[in-house]
Amino acid sequence: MSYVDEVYERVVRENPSQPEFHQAVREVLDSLRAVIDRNEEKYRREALLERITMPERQLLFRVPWVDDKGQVQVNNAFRVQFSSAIGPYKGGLRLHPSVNLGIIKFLGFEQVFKNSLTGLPIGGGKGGSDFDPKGKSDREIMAFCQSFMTELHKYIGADVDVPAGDIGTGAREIGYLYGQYKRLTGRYEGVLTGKGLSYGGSLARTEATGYGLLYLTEEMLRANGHDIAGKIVVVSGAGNVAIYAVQKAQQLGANVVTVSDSTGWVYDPAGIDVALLREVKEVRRARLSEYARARATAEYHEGRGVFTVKCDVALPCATQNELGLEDAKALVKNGCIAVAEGANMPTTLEATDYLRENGVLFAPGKAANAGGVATSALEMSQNSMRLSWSFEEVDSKLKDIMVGIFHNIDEAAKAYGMPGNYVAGANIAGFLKVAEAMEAQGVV
Ligand code: NDP
Ligand code: 2IT
Repeated sequence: MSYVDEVYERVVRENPSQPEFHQAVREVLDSLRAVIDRNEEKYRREALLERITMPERQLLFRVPWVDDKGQVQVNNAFRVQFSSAIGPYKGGLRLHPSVNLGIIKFLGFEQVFKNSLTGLPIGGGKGGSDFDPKGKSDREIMAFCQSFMTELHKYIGADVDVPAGDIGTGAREIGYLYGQYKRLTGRYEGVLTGKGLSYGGSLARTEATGYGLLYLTEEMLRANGHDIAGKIVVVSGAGNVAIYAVQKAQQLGANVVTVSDSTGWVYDPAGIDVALLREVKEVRRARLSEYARARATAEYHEGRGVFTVKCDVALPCATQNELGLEDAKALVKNGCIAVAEGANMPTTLEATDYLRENGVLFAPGKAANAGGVATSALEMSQNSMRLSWSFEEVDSKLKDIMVGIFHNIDEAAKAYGMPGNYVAGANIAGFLKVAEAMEAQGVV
């Protein structure tokens, strides 16, 4: 059996009931065959793939908190410190009832390669809890965040592990987490990113993932003879990534006609009204049905359906495995030319293969959504320097990073005989840097 297959089997055996983690590992290891085969003996002797697929440390803890009725609630919480080969652990915190160890491990594993692709000195980690922020009062959110940080603060630090936002964790949650970290440690340091602008946050971090997604998509289209201007774009999700993807796509001249949330989706052929979307989602924290109620051109549909709408470009920006084989078939049938992942692993392996086999340009999340964490790393730099850069300065660095990532993955794909395969290119380019750092640092 090949070394790659051996390691994949071991991962499945040793991590039962973690299908998302298996899926993320399978995708990366399949891409690495071309690299590993050239040096199989060396990598096997170093147990490099066993080490890269096994987190350095996994923290599991309980979070007790008191709800508004005086009832004590208890949630499961996680921080997986996956790899510190190229820098302190870095990655978001997800708060969603679906969170479990397998999901945090898949996200942490993806983060290692994504962070490597940014070219900045950040290792990979991820955390979160099965706490559901929906419908909770601000006081309940604060109680949860303070209790969560009371345990987590022992294991993180500006040069150790730097968490940030993800699904369910936005500016409000980061603020409560930061306040509690400061209170417990007495340290005013860049231990979290995505902070508010009044206490060390970076301009453009809020917009960074969505904007970065569009910078990379624009470059991928250009390299393949297309222009983003004038394209019809479908976006799924209506959160942080989706909102600023819609905004940047419009600024680049595209027409974005859909957004979705966990209950339904909106079709708005006149183009999504970003100001209204922000009001509904960021301010009122309401359902998308309220968007449709306030806008004559919009239709609201229950359930899923974004990928059945005719489009040129699809940007899945909600959650993992939201774009399956049937969606991929509908996209191809409707003439879609490009898919770029704003979310982490939103496309199933079958759907990814189908899209690529049918000539659809495909930008994987670990490249396409790296703008968020890249800007987090810029926030860390600013915190270390006790400086803050202008919006334009951060945005222009973000754009350079995303354009650079596209060319890096494009060239890696070509160098290993798979031109146009950006999945392979991203996995290979991300891996090579981490592997080199691990080899240089010996058996740790
Ligand atoms: P938000 O919580 O801001 O938004 C998530 C959106 O997706 C919401 O509209 C939500 O619906 C919808 N959604 C979430 N989970 C589900 C689900 N299980 N089923 C259906 N819809 C769902 O999160 P973000 O925008 O920050 O994150 C979106 C994706 O992007 C995630 O995969 C995340 O890991 C990834 N990502 C985020 C980065 C960031 O900087 N924030 C960086 C890189 C990747 P509802 O409104 O009903 O809750
Ligand atoms: O998936 C991701 O890259 C994020 N949620 C952002 C992580 C970060 O540290 O900014």
